[in-house]
Amino acid sequence: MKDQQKKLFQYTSMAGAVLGSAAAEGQISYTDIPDTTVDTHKGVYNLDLDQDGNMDFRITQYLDTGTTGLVDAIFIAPYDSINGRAMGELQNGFSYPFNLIPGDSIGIDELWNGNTDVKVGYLVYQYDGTPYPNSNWKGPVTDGFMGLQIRKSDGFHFGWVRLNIAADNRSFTVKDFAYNSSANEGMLAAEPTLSAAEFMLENFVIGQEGMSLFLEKPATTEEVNVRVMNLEGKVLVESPWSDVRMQLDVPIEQTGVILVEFEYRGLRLTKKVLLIES
Ligand SMILES: [Ca+2]
Ligand SMILES: [Ca+2]
Repeated sequence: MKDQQKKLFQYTSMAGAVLGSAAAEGQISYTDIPDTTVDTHKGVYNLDLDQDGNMDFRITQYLDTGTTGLVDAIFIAPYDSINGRAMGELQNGFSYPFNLIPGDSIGIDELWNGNTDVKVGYLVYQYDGTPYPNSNWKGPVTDGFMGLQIRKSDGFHFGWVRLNIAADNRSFTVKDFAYNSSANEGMLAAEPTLSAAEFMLENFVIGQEGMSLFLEKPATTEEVNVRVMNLEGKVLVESPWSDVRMQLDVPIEQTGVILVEFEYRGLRLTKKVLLIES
């Protein structure tokens, strides 16, 4: 298994030419703002995720506070309703929003304990300069994505906000945000600022063992259709791919460069792979 892992990594670095892709157009509403840094005690950024004029979340910086004056913290809370939620988990009764990477799913099936009705979400909480270990947003963070959920009259809407956190956890910067205007429909962290094809490239792994390809994708990725072709475009193997891992056997006479095409969420992406006899 260790050998195979090694091969997977070697092979991934060899694969990788994108021959063509086209991103699917969803109902994603994206808002870029002038990057806004908050670096004062009780300084806030009020986030209007869906740009309807009603603020949805408040992110607050605390500095040199607490009874000792040694606490710094960054919190997120719903602005004025009990319904706003950040993706995250409860630890020891405290809420910790997740720090997502591009391509992570943001939808109803995820954990939404990044804050509660009554508890703020702790991005960072540090005492005398040492952050608590459960904080997922300990600085420095560059381009971290926080999954968000708001409730509107037609249902839940999902979105994200992109943040940087300073290395000393004493300031944060809000860069941009997006949300899905289709109710109850999930989206991906960073969508639509990177194409879904780019998410796939980052997250799919192609490995080889003999004349078999080993494909690996994140558990959150739904079914992908896979086609293996030669350079003339002749289809050698085609298969749906649901599980995290799949093995695909390539006809033995085929060596050299092959094309592995992934079709996912209405878009298509092709990787060029050098198939070598072993
Ligand atoms: Ca709003
Ligand atoms: Ca910006």
